[in-house]
Amino acid sequence: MNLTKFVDKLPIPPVIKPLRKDFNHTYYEATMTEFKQSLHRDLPETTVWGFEGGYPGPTFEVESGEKVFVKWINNLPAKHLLPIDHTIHGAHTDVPDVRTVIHLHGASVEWESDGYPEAWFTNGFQQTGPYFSKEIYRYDNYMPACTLWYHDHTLGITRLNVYAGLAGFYLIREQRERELNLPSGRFDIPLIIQDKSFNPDGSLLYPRQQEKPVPGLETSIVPEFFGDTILVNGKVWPYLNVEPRKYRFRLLNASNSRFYRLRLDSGQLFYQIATDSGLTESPVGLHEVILAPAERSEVIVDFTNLEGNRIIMTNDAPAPYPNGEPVNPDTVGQVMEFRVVEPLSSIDTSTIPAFMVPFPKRRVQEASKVRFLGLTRKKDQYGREVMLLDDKDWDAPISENPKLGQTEVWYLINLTNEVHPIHLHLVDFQVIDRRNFDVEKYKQKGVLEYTGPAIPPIPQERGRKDTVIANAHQVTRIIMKFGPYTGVYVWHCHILEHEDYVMMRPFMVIP
Ligand SMILES: [Cu+2]
Repeated sequence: MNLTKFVDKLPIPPVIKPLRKDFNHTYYEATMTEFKQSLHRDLPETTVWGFEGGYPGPTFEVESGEKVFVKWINNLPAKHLLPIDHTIHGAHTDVPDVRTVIHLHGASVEWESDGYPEAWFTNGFQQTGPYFSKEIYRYDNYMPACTLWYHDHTLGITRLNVYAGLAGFYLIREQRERELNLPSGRFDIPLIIQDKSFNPDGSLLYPRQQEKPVPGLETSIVPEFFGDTILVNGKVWPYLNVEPRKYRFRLLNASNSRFYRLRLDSGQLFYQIATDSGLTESPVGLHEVILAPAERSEVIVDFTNLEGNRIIMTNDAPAPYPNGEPVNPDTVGQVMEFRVVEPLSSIDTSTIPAFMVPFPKRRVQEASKVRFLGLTRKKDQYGREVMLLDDKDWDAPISENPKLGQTEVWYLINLTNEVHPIHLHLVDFQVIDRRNFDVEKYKQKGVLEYTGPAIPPIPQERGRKDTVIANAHQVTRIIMKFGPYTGVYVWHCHILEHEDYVMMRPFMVIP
């Protein structure tokens, strides 16, 4: 498929309007349907899934502390758009093919509203999963200003539901953030980056089989998925006309498996102002921004004095990251284009503040519990490689059960050859360090012996996070405080092909 780059304007998802809003609460409904949408000028319309008739879904804009209720409504057809592997946990033939449950990624919410993978529901709530407990989700939005995103989280088919289009932005704003005088309004733009492949008729291409087909299976999950085009806000290789001024971009990697290493081909810096879970203390100038699936980075880009320039945001992250195939610079090596062609509509008085917000640094000494958790693998009955958390299947008894208010340090001990972006629900965490270790010794004797010094997190990661890159053959340490809710949540790899099979585990916060 040879699609011309930068011929479609970047769409900005509309802001969803609440059905009711009063002093105490705000109520939304968001309906999932199947529809056709143009994803590129030269491509026939593509059948996708989305919310409120759009892919990506509309953007929620809420205030920190606002009590928000959302009824996620499934109005999808009974037949799935994409090939389901019925050998995968939770996706056997004893459940309906089209199931959904929506998780608000990065939000701290009561567990009944967290989108537990087995709390799924079908069209009209006719059938529901074993953990389903309510139709209307409650979001207390205790978090400070941050860029969150909502997406499907159904056990065994998350990769397919998200690839079909079930994702969108959820932005939390607050007064303290406004006082910083960051670029705002139409100069504050969310960018959801995804990779997809297409059939000549415009339909979404998602493989039915692994590269070497698995004997005995008509349809098999693939170890990872890499598309051959890059979409931003639902358009393949779009362009954005900008004014010669500062912009705030909320970068989100919502791809199934692909990592991005983003740069501006003008050599300009990104000034990062926020990590996954909110603003950092100080901005940091970055030549490149690395985003694993589900990670966010908010950056300010200054187009001042660049009238007439065309600036391409490029990507040079190999797939799989970091040791896979180099990217093709003519295709997935490009993301989108900024054209500095709009006249300055008003003087740019926004700033890149030297100091933004303080936040508590978690210290290792505060932790009352340390957990050693292996990222492991095995072979299944078909000879397929399966990625696991601590060698345990989804159904094994809950082993991570932090107490409410307890601070813990988790050692993510990656025994596999692959990088896994690990995400915890409910909490934000801080990255302590990474360290090489003797993998064979750990496998054989369970002894953790370091073979190198502790490596501090890179500048881009020095903030509040909810997803962390756990490098192959390294120990990645994170620290977090569990609360303010109790209940059952999940932690998992955010490579969706890994999460579905079966790199996901429940954890329970106990009173
Ligand atoms: Cu993984």
